[in-house]
Amino acid sequence: MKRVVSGIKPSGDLTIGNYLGAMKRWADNQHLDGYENFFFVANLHAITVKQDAGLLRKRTFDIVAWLLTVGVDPNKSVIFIQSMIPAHSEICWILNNYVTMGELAKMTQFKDKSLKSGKEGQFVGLYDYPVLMAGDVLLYDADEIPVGMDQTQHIELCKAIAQRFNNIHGETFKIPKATLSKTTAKIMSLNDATKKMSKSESADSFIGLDEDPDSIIKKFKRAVTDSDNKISFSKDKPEISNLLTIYSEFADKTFDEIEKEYEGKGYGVFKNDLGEIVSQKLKDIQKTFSEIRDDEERLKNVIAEGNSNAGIIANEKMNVVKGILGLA
Ligand code: AQP
Repeated sequence: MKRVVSGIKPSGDLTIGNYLGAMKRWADNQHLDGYENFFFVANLHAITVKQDAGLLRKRTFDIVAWLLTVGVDPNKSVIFIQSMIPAHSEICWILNNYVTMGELAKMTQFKDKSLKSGKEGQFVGLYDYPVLMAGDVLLYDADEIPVGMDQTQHIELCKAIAQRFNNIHGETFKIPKATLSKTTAKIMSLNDATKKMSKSESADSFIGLDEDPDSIIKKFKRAVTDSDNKISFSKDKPEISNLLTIYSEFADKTFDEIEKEYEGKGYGVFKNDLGEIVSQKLKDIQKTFSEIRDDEERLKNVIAEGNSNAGIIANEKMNVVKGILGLA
């Protein structure tokens, strides 16, 4: 049996980047034979940036509801909340002693985020985030981590930390591998195709899963494109290629089919249709979401059961690690 582990941060309202790059794939792949799935709300990761407590709690429940909405099935997948399993924080402290400051300083996400207030002005949590993430994975002996491209560097570091620990103390942690979707590993920002779409960036750069049709249509109309007006997927045309990826996913059509359909039509028509397609699909999903979100008792039960199942595995691994280190 192979084990799949992945998480999502409640650091903002979810975007179609989170959906296409992660949640939709989690739901699709949970039916594969021979796999056990663990999906969690990474709320300890969210606090590396200041959060409002009420909003953080709300978004934690929102994510669980979104997971159920997109088809993650609690009978097939364990859904849990990171902060409710103390082993995550504990393992992070231990693994901090198997990683260097030099390795952490190389992490692109830290470099990007620290640009805003300068490295010296950053809190240690942001710097240490990849170690917590390594713990999230290693606690569960995960085989595969389905993530977007932005997270692959962190998984490489996780492998290095696990290897180092194993070399010193003997085989303790399984070495995981990141699995990437061929097409949706990186959905880019609508106003800058060199940056990934992120829930904590400016509102016009992303489409939220809970966004209303008017706003979605407007945002796609305003999305940055080149001046060539030809709808084709190519490395030299990152903006329209990004929109084509989104179109293809939401309409379930290949690039070839879409390119043929829009031959000679130009960006205006294409962007308008894209807005209509995405908003229609999201409208349907949003209806299901609001029904699921309203039933907070059910969400609490899903979380309690998930925490209990995940906690058993995490605590077992924690006991092994503490035993090895003379901590228990
Ligand atoms: N734009 C994206 N394209 C493809 N996949 C993406 N993911 C996030 N953005 C994209 C994937 O979604 C999963 C959960 O991500 P996360 O919320 O835990 O963290 P993140 O990658 O830092 O996402 P954001 O939206 O950019 O959050 P903020 O703005 O708070 O930093 C991961 O598998 C991620 O790869």
